[in-house]
Amino acid sequence: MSYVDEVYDLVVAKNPAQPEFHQAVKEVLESLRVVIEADEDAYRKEALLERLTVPERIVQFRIPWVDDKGQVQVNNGFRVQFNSAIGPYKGGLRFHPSVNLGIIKFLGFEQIFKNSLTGLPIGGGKGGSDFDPKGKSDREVMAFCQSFMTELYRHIGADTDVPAGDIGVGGREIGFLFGQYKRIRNQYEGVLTGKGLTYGGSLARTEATGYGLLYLTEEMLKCNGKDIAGKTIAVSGAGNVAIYAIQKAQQLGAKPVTCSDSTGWIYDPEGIDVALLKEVKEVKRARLSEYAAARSSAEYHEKKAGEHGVWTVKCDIALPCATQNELDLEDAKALVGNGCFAVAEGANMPTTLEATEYLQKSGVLFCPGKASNAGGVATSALEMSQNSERLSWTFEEVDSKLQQIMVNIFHNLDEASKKYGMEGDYVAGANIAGFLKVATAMKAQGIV
Ligand code: NDP
Ligand code: 2IT
Repeated sequence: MSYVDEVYDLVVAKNPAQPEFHQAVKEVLESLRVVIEADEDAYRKEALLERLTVPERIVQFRIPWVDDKGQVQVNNGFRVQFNSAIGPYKGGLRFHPSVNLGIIKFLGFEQIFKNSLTGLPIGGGKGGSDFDPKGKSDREVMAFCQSFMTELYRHIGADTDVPAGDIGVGGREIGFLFGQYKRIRNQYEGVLTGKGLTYGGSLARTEATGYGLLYLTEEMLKCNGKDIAGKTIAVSGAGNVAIYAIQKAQQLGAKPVTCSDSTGWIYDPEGIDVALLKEVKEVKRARLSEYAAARSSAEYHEKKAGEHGVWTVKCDIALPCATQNELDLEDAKALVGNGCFAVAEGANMPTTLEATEYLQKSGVLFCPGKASNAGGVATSALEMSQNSERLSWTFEEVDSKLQQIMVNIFHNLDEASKKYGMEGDYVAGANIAGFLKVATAMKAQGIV
């Protein structure tokens, strides 16, 4: 049996009931097959793939907190410190009821390659909790964040592990987490990114993932003889990534016509009103039905099991920006049937393996999240740099660095796909380019 297949079987056997982790590993290992099989004995002898797929450290802990009724609640907390070959662990925290160890491991594994692709010195990690911030008061969110950090603080640090936001963790949560870290450690350091602008945050970090997604998409289209201006875009999600993807798409002359949340979706043929979307989701933290209530051109559709939501809308480009496995084979067929020619992932692993394969075989330009959503973590690394030099850069400075990073990422994966005989397969290109840097660093550092 080939080394790649052996390691995949081992991952499945040793990590039962973690289907998302298996899926992320399968996608990467399939891409690496051509690289590994060219030098299989050396990789096998060093157990490089086993070391790559086993986290360096997993911290799992209890988070007790008191709700507004005086009732004690208990949640599960996780931090997976996956790989520190090229820098301190770096990656977000997700607060969502669906969080379990397998979800955090898939996200941490993806983060290794994503962070490598940014070209910046950051290793891979991810954390989170099954806590649901929805419907909680600010005091409850603070109580939870303080309890979460009361355990996490001993495992992180500006040169060790630097968490940030992800689903359910935005500016409010980062503020509470930072305050508690500083209080316990008596140390003012860049231990988290996505911080507020008054206490060490970077301009453009809020916008970075969505903006970066569009910078990369624009470059991918340009290199394939297409222009983003005038194109109709279907976006899913209505959170941090989706909102700023929609905003930048409009700035580039495209027309995003959809967005979605966990309860339903919007079709707005006149184009999404970003100011209204921000008011509904960022300020009121309300459902998207409120967007439709305030805008006559918009249709609201309640989410229904078995229906395909935003992917049934006719579009040129699709940007899934909500969550994992939200775009399946049926959705991919609907997109292709409607003439969609490009898909770039804003979320982490939003497209199933079957859907990815179908899109690629149908000639759709497909960019995987570990490349196209890397602008968020890249700008987090720029926030770390600013914290280290105790300076703040202007919005334009950060934004232009972000743009350059996204263009470089696209060219790196494009070149890797060509070098290994898979031109146009950006999934393979991203996985190979991300892997080679990490593998070289791991080999140089010996058996650790
Ligand atoms: P947010 O919490 O800001 O927004 C998430 C959005 O997706 C919300 O609209 C939410 O709906 C919806 N959503 C979440 N889970 C589900 C679900 N299970 N089913 C249906 N809808 C769902 O998160 P982000 O925008 O930060 O993250 C979105 C994606 O982008 C995630 O995959 C994340 O890992 C990825 N990502 C984020 C980065 C960042 O910098 N924030 C960087 C790179 C990737 P509702 O409004 O109802 O909660
Ligand atoms: O998935 C991701 O890259 C993020 N949630 C951002 C991580 C970060 O450290 O900014």
